[in-house]
Amino acid sequence: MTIRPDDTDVLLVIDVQNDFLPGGALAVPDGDAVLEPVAALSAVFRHIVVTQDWHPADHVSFASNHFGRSPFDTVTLPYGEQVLWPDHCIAGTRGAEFSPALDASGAQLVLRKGYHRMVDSYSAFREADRRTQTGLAGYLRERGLRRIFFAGLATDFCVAWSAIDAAELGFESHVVLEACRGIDAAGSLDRAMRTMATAGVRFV
Ligand code: VGL
Ligand code: ZN
Repeated sequence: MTIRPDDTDVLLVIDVQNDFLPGGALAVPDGDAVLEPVAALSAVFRHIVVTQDWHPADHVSFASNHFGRSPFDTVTLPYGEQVLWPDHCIAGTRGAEFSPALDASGAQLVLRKGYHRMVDSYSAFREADRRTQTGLAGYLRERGLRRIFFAGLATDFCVAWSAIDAAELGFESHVVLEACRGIDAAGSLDRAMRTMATAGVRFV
């Protein structure tokens, strides 16, 4: 499918940051394969929003902040199950910066998420407690943007949670698969694909 974006369409580029790319603290396998498709999409969209995972060093999602735990273990937090990650995307560090290969100059909004110490935020819309809003839904609605095309990292975490929330919030939600790559921890990619389909997310 060729995407011909109109004035109510927005490209939402998720977390194309050094730590998620090869050599980074939480490198997504083949993550740099998204760079070219993201550049191609950025050239045709009139409206672009980019997100940036942005954690304090003592963030609850880091295994290093849980005694005796390792990355990819899971723990139960007040809002539910939380995967523990290697320290990544610490606010202000090089790992949290966008890849130098991402041209974010066309982005109209840079949305940071995950900055509350005790709550993770895979989704660009709502934090993991499912109550705390990031403000993105209101921003898009106020601007009359109704159809969202998702690209970036990682398919099975931040892209999936964002796309599912978008569908639930009444946006048309499309994931551009060739512009995304996944972490695939313990079957998470398969699960995310099925959950997205059930939620009404469409795949391009
Ligand atoms: C992400 C795990 C932890 C993502 C962010 O961008 O998909 N995954 N933080
Ligand atoms: Zn994170």
